[in-house]
Amino acid sequence: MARSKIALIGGGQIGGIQALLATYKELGDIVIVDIPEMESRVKGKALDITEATPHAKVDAKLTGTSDYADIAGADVVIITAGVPRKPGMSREDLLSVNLGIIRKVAEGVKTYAPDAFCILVTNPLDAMVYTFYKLTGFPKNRVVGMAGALDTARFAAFVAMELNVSTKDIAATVLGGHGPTMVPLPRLATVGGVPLTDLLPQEKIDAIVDRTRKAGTEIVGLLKNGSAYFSPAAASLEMAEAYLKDKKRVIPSAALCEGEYGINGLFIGVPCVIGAGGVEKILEISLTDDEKAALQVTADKVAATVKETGL
Ligand code: A3D
Repeated sequence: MARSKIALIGGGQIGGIQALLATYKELGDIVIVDIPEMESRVKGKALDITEATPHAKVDAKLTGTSDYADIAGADVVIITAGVPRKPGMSREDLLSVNLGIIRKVAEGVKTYAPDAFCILVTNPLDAMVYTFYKLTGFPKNRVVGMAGALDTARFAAFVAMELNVSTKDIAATVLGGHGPTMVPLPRLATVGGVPLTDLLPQEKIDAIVDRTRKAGTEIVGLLKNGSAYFSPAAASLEMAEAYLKDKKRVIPSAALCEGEYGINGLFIGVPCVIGAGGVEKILEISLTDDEKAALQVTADKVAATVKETGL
């Protein structure tokens, strides 16, 4: 069986780690695309990772390029092309610069990899997925945003730190836009099947929810000249792997809602089944009135940012 092909559009901080993780997971051959000024850097990253393959005893062909023609036949395209935040910036502050970049990326992917499953990572996430979907005209099941996977992992990591238990046993979900209005659902979180609400007092849970909402900003504050990259790379590859191996994983992701949760025409974080059909299904959870109200707030925020794209 031929190897899968994974195109990473953007070979910066996240793109480099994605390439390493995809190689170590042996997901397929990897093409890293960046702008001509960065071509040498992505060629360097591709070669460096190739030289790490003997340690892991894995096989993958890695290519660094600035030519979108090299992504032809890609099964999965993961897009991180764009500018990250610096301390003091909101994700929305990136809109105008990243909108221009996603326009170029959409053109390249539409031309050379029109059948790929496309995962967007560029911020402001929900609006950038919307932009890519509108510009490519790809079917909704093949365009998705990575945010909920990371937000959920952050929530799970904080629960694990608090309870001193394995993250493996924590199940949780986060809804809504990727930003401080996101809606973690501690009511539904479990630790080895035990409700989180039985294991932690409300004030501890509230603190974890608050830290989850601000987790990206916490990392930006620590790194000082960029945003998180290890965890976004890992989260996006979990989604890519679910698609490539038809795992039918349930992963909160920014998917196009057409009536689900009362939301229409927006990409926003909802629990999705991801398998060979891409986003195969959106799972609907019955929400409390407070959760519904919080989801409305985050949907309004996403809608306002999407409006600014002018699409
Ligand atoms: P960075 O290290 O700057 O890498 C971005 C790369 O994109 C750079 O190498 C650029 O040269 C490249 N690029 C720019 N224009 C193009 C183009 N037209 N075609 C191909 N490549 C291009 O940033 P990063 O990797 O740290 O972050 C990338 C994006 O992910 C930013 O927008 C971040 O805000 C976003 N991000 C999202 C999350 C989510 O959870 C959604 C988390 C962290 C970062």
